[in-house]
Amino acid sequence: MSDIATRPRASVKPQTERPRLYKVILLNDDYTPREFVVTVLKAEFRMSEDQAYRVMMTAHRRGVCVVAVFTKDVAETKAARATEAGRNKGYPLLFTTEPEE
Ligand code: TYC
Repeated sequence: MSDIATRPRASVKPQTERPRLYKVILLNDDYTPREFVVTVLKAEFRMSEDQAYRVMMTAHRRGVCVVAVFTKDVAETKAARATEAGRNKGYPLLFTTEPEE
């Protein structure tokens, strides 16, 4: 057999490569009650009261906080559901997603 027929293609990705992960980011606003943000974080991201309070306060003080990291589909679904929970109550609560570097 010739070299050309048997040489592996250089463009094939290594099979061990992991899928890219996405951050779910919580954005601060001036209207959503703190306690409601904590409730949403506990319900949608399975956080304890303590964890949820810390994440909420970080977003409150710094403007944003990374909530968790998931595959793209899971991150987008959770961000959409958490944002919708706020909208259902008339709050501008917003969760976004962003790929990890
Ligand atoms: N800043 C809001 C308030 O003072 C509370 C809040 C915290 C809202 C974090 C959103 O992502 C947020 N009521």
